[in-house]
Amino acid sequence: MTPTITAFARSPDRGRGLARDMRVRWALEEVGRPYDVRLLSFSEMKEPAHRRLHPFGQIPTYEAGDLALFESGAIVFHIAERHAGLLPDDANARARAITWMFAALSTVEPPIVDRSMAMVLERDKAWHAERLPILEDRVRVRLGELSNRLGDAAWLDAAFSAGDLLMVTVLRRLTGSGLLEEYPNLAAYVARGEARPAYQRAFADQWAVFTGQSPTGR
Ligand code: GTB
Repeated sequence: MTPTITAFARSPDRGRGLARDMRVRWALEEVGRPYDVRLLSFSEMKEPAHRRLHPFGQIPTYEAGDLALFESGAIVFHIAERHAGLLPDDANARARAITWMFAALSTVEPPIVDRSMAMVLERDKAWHAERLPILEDRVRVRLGELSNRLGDAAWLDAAFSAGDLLMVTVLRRLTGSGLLEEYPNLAAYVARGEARPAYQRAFADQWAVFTGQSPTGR
């Protein structure tokens, strides 16, 4: 059964692949599963039909048969559990990969999102210039710790996993901030993720939405 995911009809990221449908697209590409995309306007996301799928009126969602999911992490986990390629077979390695999924979303992503939200919603506030360095230093704390753990390894725990997929998408939210470049091994890690053929296909498909071209390969 071909799943259907939802994404922004007009992403505010202007095709940079920073919205959270990108991680679901990438996961589906990594495991070689085709999918359909339903594009939504901001107002459609808040309508009852979409809120039945997503209580918070957001994207992405995932529907396959009588299963409907929301939360990008849960969706990526669902895909990774059901198809080979995103979680190791060894039980301990699998548990560590899942740990990195949680670390990406609950430890590394929050300070990065706080900074992004401040850039989008608080730029005109009198206190913005004072608050921004505080938020950026919180991001630096996590980046420094992650950089130390990664060292010169290619991926967080031996082979590429859903933990890396989520971590790379989380770190990409810093695009244009200059913060990632302060940690060359993290910048190289993100570049390694972006170089994966599955990532490239996912990126091209969301880019096609932005440019109005039809998606590649489907
Ligand atoms: N925890 C949820 C998940 O992981 O799925 C969060 C989902 C979420 O934040 N969705 C956002 C959304 O639907 C899109 S991804 N927002 C509309 C709304 O809440 O009304 C967040 C996002 C938006 C824009 C950019 N950007 O422009 O760079 C990046 C990320």
